[in-house]
Amino acid sequence: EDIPGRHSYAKYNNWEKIVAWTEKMMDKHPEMVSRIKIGSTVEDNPLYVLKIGKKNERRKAIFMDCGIHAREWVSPAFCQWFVYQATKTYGRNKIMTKLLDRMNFYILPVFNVDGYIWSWTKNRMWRKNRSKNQNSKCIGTDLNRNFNASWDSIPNTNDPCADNYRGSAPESEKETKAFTDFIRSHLNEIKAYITFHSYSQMLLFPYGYTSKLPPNHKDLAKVAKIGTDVLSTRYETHYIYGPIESTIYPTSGSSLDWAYDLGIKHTFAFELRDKGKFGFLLPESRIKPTCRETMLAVKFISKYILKH
Ligand code: ING
Ligand code: ZN
Repeated sequence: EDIPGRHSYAKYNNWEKIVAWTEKMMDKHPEMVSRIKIGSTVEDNPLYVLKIGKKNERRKAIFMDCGIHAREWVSPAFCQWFVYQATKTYGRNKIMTKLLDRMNFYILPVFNVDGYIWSWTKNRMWRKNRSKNQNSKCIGTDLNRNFNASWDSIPNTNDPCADNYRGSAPESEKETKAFTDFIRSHLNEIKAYITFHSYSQMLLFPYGYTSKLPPNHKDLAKVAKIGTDVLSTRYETHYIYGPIESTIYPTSGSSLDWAYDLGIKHTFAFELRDKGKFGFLLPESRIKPTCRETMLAVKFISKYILKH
């Protein structure tokens, strides 16, 4: 599996390899995996969602995205791992079989494709997308500040040169728009939304734009508590959990708050490993352990969604 130059789950894969991997997954599992192009980026790269589950059936679904921030490389690695494990263990693992028999997963393995490519080729620490800004030489919008969720209410995101620039308007970015259009048109199916960032080892839920707790706070906190407990069983990795605002920092315009306010009542954001020793530069040796433990939490959340 770990052959130089080839796609590997134990390595970080560039965009070209990830595209080839999406094709491989469809070829290997034609009855279970399909690929939907939900839009394209400023640099005209495709935005692909993989649908995992029985074809032609509209059932409960969970939407997951990775790589909304370019430099958080372990995040796309997890989305790839999830698709691999789901297809590999279907029919062998009892829980996975039950999940895929009854629900679909939509996986966006790289949300911010242009930024991801930039992080691979020019600037490893790049976060935003690569769109041009009017009246500024600075490039890029923070896609996780660009959503119509109390957009622009928390200051300091209006500087196009800042890493957390909110964009010129809610959904001003092609990537955001492609994503929100897809979610809106599948709203009757999508029962949960999970987004993967790094790093900090946290499991977050709404809200980021207010300290108010959402109506089902207790429910979210319970799922997050059990999810982080389950995660820690594998390697004793310690996660904290709670609302974005009080657990990490206040933010407006995030995908998580937007999806929640749209009516998806179970929305979670993972901040994967580590706690800062390597930060965004998490060594490749940590990819598989990170994915394995995260998988436990994601399977737990999925089972919970199936039951409720
Ligand atoms: N952290 C996230 C960020 O966008 C976050 C935290 C997650 C905020 C989900 C809001 C919603 O700042 C990183 N590391 O990107
Ligand atoms: Zn992030």
